[in-house]
Amino acid sequence: MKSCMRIVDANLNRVAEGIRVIEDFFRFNFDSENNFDVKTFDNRENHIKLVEPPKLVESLRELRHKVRKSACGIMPELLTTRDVDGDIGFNISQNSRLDKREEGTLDIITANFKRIQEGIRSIEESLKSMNYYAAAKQYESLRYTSYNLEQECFRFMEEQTKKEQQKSKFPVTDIYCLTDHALSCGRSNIEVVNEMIRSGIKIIQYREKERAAFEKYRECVQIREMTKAAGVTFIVNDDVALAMMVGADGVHIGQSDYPVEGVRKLVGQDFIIGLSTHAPEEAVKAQNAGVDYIGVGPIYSTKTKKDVCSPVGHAYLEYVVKNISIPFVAIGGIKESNLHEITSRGARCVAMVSEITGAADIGAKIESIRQKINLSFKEKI
Ligand code: 3NM
Repeated sequence: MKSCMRIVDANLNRVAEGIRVIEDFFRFNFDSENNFDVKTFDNRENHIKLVEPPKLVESLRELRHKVRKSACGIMPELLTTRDVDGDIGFNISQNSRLDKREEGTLDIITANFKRIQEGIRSIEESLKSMNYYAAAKQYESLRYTSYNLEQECFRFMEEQTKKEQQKSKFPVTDIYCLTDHALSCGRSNIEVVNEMIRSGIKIIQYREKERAAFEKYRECVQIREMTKAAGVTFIVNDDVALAMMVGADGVHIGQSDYPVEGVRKLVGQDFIIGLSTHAPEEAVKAQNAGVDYIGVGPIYSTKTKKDVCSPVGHAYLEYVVKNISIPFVAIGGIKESNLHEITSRGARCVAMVSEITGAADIGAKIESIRQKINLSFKEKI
């Protein structure tokens, strides 16, 4: 009896604390209408009505109170049998790292819902064994409430993530293509871009170092028309004025170009600004300056970019995967043959110049690279 009372007591605390963690998450992350758009949640394609954060917080709070209240009849016994110093679980928990969270918010919410459900189940069984059958049934019903709440919280989080992705100007995509006439086996930039678009590429950067301004302008006007018709994001390398003149979606600049703050003043908030970075400090600075994505490289040695630093290797890529939240593209010396080393480290988007522009069959090359990237994502899952 005493041990069962201790189980109930410990689990009441565990469950209430677990609920409080989730409650606080929703309360403090979505505390104003600026953080979630109530109107958009009513029109979902699959017609599941989402429960909004204030309602979730209210339901979680109600659940927490019921968990406490349903045991008020035996509260005196629970408190007399409590023996925190005699709990061997405390030392085991202090010495274990199994509760270390790796994945962030979703992981915390999942772990706490599981804690709530397991805790309630334990309370139910102990109450039954002490013949508090009616109370056990009340807890069973609270456990079912927690399953529903778990689903509602996750639906909300899922929708929120989707909304955030849509807000990002950078497309969610696997391959970032760039032009380079000198590395295109005699084909024109227009021919190469045409092939890229036909192969379903979603973002293309015009990068041409050796051409006169007027020549570049003419090509960019044409590429803008082609990319617009296909819904492809068009970025111009280095030249902010050219990017704006041709109505591109964005500009990609380097560390020695005009500062991001200055470029932003010219181009406005809706224009994409990409920035090449080669070290952790540059990535952090770029993120704080409000760039829309960064280039991360050169991962391997490359002859395509003349003035670039020595290869940064995998360490910098790993740093960005772990610490940077804006979109990024891995770049520099990436080939179909070493692609796996990049995607297996968590890069979602890979930029390649010579491997694609120099391929005999650009369409087949893109298809083959895409298959390898997809395979690598499946491995990670
Ligand atoms: N930027 P390839 S490396 C354009 O590290 C560019 O910032 C780099 O060409 C950077 O795929 C690079 O042929 C060239 O190696 C990438």
